[in-house]
Amino acid sequence: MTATADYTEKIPNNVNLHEDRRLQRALESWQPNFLNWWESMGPRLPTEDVYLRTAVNVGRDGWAQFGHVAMRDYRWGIFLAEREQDRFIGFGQHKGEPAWQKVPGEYRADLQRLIVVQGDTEPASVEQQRNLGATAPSLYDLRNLFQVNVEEGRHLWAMVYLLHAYFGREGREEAEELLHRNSGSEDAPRILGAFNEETPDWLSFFMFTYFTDRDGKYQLGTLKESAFDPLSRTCEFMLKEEAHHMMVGTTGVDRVIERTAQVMVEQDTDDVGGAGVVPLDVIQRYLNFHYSVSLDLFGGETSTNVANYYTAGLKGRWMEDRRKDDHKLTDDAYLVDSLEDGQIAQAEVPALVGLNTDLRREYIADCHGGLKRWNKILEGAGLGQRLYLPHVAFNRKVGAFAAIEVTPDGQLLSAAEWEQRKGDYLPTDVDKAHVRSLMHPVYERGKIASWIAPPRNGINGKPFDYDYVHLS
Ligand code: BYC
Repeated sequence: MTATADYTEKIPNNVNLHEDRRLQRALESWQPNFLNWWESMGPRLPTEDVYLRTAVNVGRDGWAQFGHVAMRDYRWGIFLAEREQDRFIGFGQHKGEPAWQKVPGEYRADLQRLIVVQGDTEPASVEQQRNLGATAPSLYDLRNLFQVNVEEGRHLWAMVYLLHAYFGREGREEAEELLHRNSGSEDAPRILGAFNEETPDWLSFFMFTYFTDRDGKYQLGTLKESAFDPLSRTCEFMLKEEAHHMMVGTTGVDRVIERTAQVMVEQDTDDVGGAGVVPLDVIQRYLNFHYSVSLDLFGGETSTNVANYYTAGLKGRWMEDRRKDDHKLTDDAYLVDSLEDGQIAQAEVPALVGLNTDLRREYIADCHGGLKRWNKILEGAGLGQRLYLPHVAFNRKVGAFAAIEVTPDGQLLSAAEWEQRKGDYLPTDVDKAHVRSLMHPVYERGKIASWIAPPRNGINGKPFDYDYVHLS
């Protein structure tokens, strides 16, 4: 493996692709299909070039270069983090054995499934975000949107490389399917629920990049622990790129709240919808929606799938090596959220089947960090209002709470009460129409839409008024 990619190659890579002609040919024949998909399902706004980061290296000092590139010429490369010599499996029944460089036959189906589910989310998000360029609040934001999009495209490449390189004909067929399913499609939808929802406006985009990309961080973090070394190294490198996506979400929501708070203070009222910003209660309802659909992405509270993945060594826990236990968990128990006689409760289950809950709790703790910073903005503006995370059972479609409805603070509701009150908790058509009414593009350098504050910093040391995007 070489650390630096050769950009004269058709498919830039650090996996010595030229040494495996068959694999190279297979990927080169997938490439035009990917480009067709990008042209037809990727960003819709025509651009001349965009100031983008391109991964060039996986080494410790500097892994990316920045420059204006035409998006159709973006080099979607294949990058695996550097191989750790003598890596050993850190958990499950194979703990202590050498990590696998090939797929063991008995785990082939499960590994393929995990890679396909992960791979499916990447193009899905590009599809969900394809119309947002038409209403970007600034060139800075437009550039960030496209950066996220091209990197999600690269993450698709990352999973397709694994499918092609390690899963034979079935893997190649799955790679084709990844381009055929589409977000929101009736006939061939994306696999996981959140990836069939719309991202019709920029508040949704920021909430998505905060809450849903953060699920990505945690799922990639568990796959990084995998005994299957190529998957582990792929995910490790993807996590580097993921950090920027979450920065876009975190600071995006910051800036919406900052601007709303400013107008609330200026006008001394909560009722700021008419003043061209997003009222705080609408922000809360958007947050409730994106948080709850993202909680669903962790699967059921108990799951035999996750127990099998862990025992086999396919998918570990978040920060596996920092856990102080035997990393096998066969004798351990775990308290999970559950529904007992129609009431929200806790149940003790074998730890292995509770691992989706374990990961979801890590994620929830992380999300509290977002709430803390957003409430600080409100506090700093001298406002008494606060945002909150809804209850773990709120608006769930997957897992123990799929059959019930609760308020954001966890009070059970009958189906009729839910119907009556859900507009208090989730974005209504009126909320969505209001948010959409604010979405006018601002493409002038250094200018910004009225509903959002400018960022504190630009990209790669450039100022906010830099020419991040040249439209065509
Ligand atoms: N929607 O046994 P269970 C990202 C299915 S995001 C629809 O509890 P398990 C990104 C489930 O497949 C990270 N179906 O589930 C972010 C199962 O089906 P079968 C994506 C769902 O297997 C932003 C059944 O329900 N990566 O990277 O323990 C932009 C029973 O479920 C859903 C991964 O998710 C759902 N939400 O856990 C771009 C990692 N949830 O077997 C990118 C790979 C569950 O009965 N995937 N089901 O047919 C996994 O680790 C696991 O498959 C899951 C589910 C955590 C998703």
